[in-house]
This record gives sequence, C-alpha cells and structure tokens, in this order.
Amino acid sequence: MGSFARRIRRVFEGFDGDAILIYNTGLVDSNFTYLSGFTSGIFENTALLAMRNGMTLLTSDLEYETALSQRPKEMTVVRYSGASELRDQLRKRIEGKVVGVDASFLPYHYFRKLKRLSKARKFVDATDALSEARLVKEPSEIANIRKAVGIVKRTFNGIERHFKAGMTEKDLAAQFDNLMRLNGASEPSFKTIVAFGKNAALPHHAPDYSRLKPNEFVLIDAGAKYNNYCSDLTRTFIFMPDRRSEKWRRMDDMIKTVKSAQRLALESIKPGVDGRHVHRIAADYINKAEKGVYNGLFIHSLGHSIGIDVHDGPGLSPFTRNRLDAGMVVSDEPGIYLVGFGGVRFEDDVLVAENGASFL
Ligand SMILES: [Mn+2]
Repeated sequence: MGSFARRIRRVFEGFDGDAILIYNTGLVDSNFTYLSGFTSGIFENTALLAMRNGMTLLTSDLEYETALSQRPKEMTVVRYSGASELRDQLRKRIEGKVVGVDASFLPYHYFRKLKRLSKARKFVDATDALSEARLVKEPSEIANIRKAVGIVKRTFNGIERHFKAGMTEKDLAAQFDNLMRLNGASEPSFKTIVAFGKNAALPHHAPDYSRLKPNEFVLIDAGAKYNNYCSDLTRTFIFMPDRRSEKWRRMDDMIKTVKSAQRLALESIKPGVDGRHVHRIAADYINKAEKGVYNGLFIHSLGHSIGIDVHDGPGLSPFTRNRLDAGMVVSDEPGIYLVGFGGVRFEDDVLVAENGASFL
C-alpha cells in the first residue's frame, strides 16, 4: 500500500461518513498538505475530496500543472475554470453523501456556501479524525522533522558569535531567521522569539527594540520548516556572564533547574504513558526545587505534538488525556518565568519509540 493510501485509511479509521472535503480558502489547510504531500503551489480555492478508494483534487487553471507534477498516485486531478464549474464538479461528487469537513479550519462563511451549493446529505465535523490520523508519524515524516530539527540546532551552535552588546532583539531575530534559511530551512515554522533580560519572563514575547546588555538572559525560541514539516526548539543563554554576581548565580540556577526538569521528563516518556503524567513530573521538580523558590513559575504545558503544524495536536498538557504512542513527536519544554527578572526555557523535540524516547 502506498503512503497516501495509508494516510487515507488512517483518517477513515476515525470517520464513518462517505467523504472528507478539505477546502482551502486563501490559506492552506495542513490536512491538505498531509493528504496531498504537495511542497509547491498556493492552491487557493482548491478542494480536495478524499474517499476510501482515493482522492480527487478540484483546482483552477492556475495550479493545475503544479498539481499534476506532484500528485500521489491515489489522486485524480480535475481542473475547473470559474466558480460555477467548481460547484458543478463538487455537486456531482458529493450530492446525497455524508461529508466531513475540517471545522477547525474552514471559515463559517465558506462552510455555508459549500452547504448551499453542494447538496450533500449532511456535513459533519471530521477535525478529530484528521488530527488523530496525523499524531503517529511515518518514517518519512520523522525524517523530515529530524531535518528541520537539525537546521535549528546548527543555527544555535554558532549563534553566540552573533551576540553583540547594544544589538536589538529584532536584529538577532532577523539574523537567526536568515541563518536558518542558509542552513536549509524553507522558512521559519513560526515567528522567532528573541527575548533579552526581563523580557524572557514572557513566554511569547515578540522581538522589539530592547537592547542587549551584559549579564542578561538571551532566550531564543525558533523553528524551521523542511519539506512541509516543522521543528520547535528553545535555548537560553547568558550574555557576557558576570560569574561573581548574585544575579548570575540566580540565572545559572534557573538554567540548571529547567535543564534537569527537561531531562527527567524525557526519561519518563514511553508508549502507553499519559502526557499529563509527563507534565506532572517536570512541574513537580520545578515547584520543589531550591526549597520552592520557583513554585508556580512554570506557567504553560510541557509540550505539544509537532508535525506539519508546529502545534500538531495534544502532547504533554496537564489538562488533556493523551496516551503516548510510538511514532509520536512531541516537544519537551519546561520553563521558569520570574516576572521583572527574566525567564528560562529549554525545548527539544522528542521522538517516542517502542523502547523509550529520545531528542531528535
Ligand atoms: Mn513549542
């Protein structure tokens, strides 16, 4: 069975309707990317109809050749010119059927139009079936994520040479993004976070004109895309450390604590374990470290699934039950955030395997 036949089968394991319709408006649905494997093209106003025995792509003249050259063998490509032809083609295929859509992506405005024009018997939400199918990765998907991770690791390896007193967070973010591309990324997988000093206490800080000063944190959270797949890594450095200062001692202790929590969490990851349990291990360690000085300062989930999306589904959250399985890729990213002082986060991407887990 081909790779895409297997993907279709996986999706229909969790869905009992007749067809799944992925409709790209201006943005590309990541489930479109999963089912097509396309790495080139915009595919605006393109419909991908998946059924148990194959897929049909309805696309415009603009994308037709691009689609033909990349299509998997399970896919038939049909071109349409104009909205009425798209409607007729769609109606012909789904009239009277039970059709699943990705309700987490498709805007309500477009959904209503589809509903009116297509004469499907019933539309249902196939979001969960789609996202569950994507949780366990195939070897080729893991290879792509591994590449995306390697690009960011290589970029981190040389980055301290680029730290200069007085540079802004924006300067460093621009340099980091450029280096990722030079190292093979097709693009960043999300907006790179660079946070100096006390800004590092804000987990989602957007790089601004803050300037780098000696004996301060430099937190960088970045990801690369490679062949449609994402990575997501974080490192925290201290710029020109003053090892005799009280401030340095605190910063250094925060770094050591977070790294230990990250390592402990990794060691507890294996198939069958609930993601909530892994979060708990890291959170308990941080809360109890140093007689409780960091209690309550780890303020987010330990990790999320990674794949075509940076947040590719549940991972290691305290709130959702998620049984880990071999082939899943999740981030392991504990942090300590001390408002007014600074923050530390270390993040690596973990492959869950039969006999345990390892950083990619
Ligand atoms: Mn992350």
